[in-house]
Amino acid sequence: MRVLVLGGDGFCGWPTSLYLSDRGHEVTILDNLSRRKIDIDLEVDSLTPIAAMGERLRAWREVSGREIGFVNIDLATEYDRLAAILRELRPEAIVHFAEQRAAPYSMRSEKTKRYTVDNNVRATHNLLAAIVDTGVDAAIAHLGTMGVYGYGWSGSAPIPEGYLTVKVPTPDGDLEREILHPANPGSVYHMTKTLDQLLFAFYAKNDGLRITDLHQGIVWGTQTDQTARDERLINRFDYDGDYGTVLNRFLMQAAIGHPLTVHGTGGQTRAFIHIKDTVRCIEIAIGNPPQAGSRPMVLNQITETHRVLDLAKLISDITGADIAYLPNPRVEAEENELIVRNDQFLALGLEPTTLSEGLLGEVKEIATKYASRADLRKIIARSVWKVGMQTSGDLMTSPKEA
Ligand code: NAD
Ligand code: USQ
Repeated sequence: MRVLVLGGDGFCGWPTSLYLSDRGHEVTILDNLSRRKIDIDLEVDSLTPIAAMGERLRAWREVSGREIGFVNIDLATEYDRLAAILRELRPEAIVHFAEQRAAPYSMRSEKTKRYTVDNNVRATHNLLAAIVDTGVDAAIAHLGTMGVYGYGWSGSAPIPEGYLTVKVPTPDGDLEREILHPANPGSVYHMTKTLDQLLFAFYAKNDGLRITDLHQGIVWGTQTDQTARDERLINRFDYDGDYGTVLNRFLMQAAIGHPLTVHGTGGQTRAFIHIKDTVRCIEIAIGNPPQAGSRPMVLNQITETHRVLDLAKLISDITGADIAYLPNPRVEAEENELIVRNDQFLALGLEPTTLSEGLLGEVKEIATKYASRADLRKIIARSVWKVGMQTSGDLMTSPKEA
């Protein structure tokens, strides 16, 4: 298939682009490299030394003999260029990763709140409008988030795949309806994904667009079989307080002898998926799109759920790392249950990579190998959900003696 990967320079998008190219698809990446620019603003860098886009693409050509195209374009502001690219390339599938994806960054200031909404909602809407405008018949797979459902809203009831059956009382008796699961976002970032859902519902109904919304959990791990083929193909690894996600942060912290930064009691339960499974799920999704005229298909792209404290204890048992209980910079429940249905991916052939298979390798091969690149002052999460909330001071200011 001719596939466009929007956001193909990012943590999920780069390994997906290589995987799809390796599987014989014709891949073109569209990305404005904004994620790299945010790192410069925040004065942080990926723990792994990621190569510039040109070098990444040259390296892939050398190791695979395959070409991946690249267009530097801002999808939120350059509508006409996007439409021209669709007319020229006529993609059969479009994978949409291109959004500002960090909840803490989205809560950092009024500027980052507005940027996150403007960037994410406009990028998604421009894409949908351009597909209609150009008449391109492409299967669209968008990366949404488990966070659209919120946490703890339905207690111990399993979270369904996107839609909830409800009874509407009427004078003539109850009407049964399937509605989008109520949105309950916990950050401005997560809120943008709930807005995306409404855009998808409208464009599927009005224009017959074929859309799959992948409600993905927290992605962990770094490398895939393709990114591991050459050092210049290495994937990014975020560990800082804004962009680092919990499990990868704990792995990196353990590797450098930093205490594991548990927020509050660590009672939050979240859903996880390994990056190797992310890339497989994307291929499954674009290969099994909904019919034109159907509502958006929603798949929960997760393989396991874990309580944050249990993850910290597991990593502490493997590595001997201490656990630090820090003030929580977020407004979130101290504890929540989370049971998630992921039947559709399992039925479509996903074979999950489990935590028990990948954890230790990740600590040794990535976190320890690149430990010297870590900036210890960037580890504590300091973006607060409301002015005045407490955050911890730095727990380590110089590297531990080996
Ligand atoms: P990332 O920030 O590493 O990658 C996003 C990419 O999109 C970056 O390369 C960025 O430059 C690009 N981008 C952003 N706005 C753009 C715009 N206006 N025009 C062009 N390019 C733009 O994020 P990621 O971790 O790879 O996440 C990818 C997607 O998956 C996001 O939509 C995110 O919400 C979703 N997701 C990620 C996770 C996770 O744990 N990383 C979990 C669930 C869902
Ligand atoms: N947490 C800690 N210690 C840390 C970092 C995080 O206890 O050092 C806690 C947080 O307070 C939170 C949980 O771990 O309760 C998850 O935080 P996270 O930063 O790993 O994940 P989140 O903010 O939810 O965002 C990430 C991605 C986002 C994606 C989302 C999927 O950045 O793009 O949408 O995971 S999900 O969480 O399933 O909604």
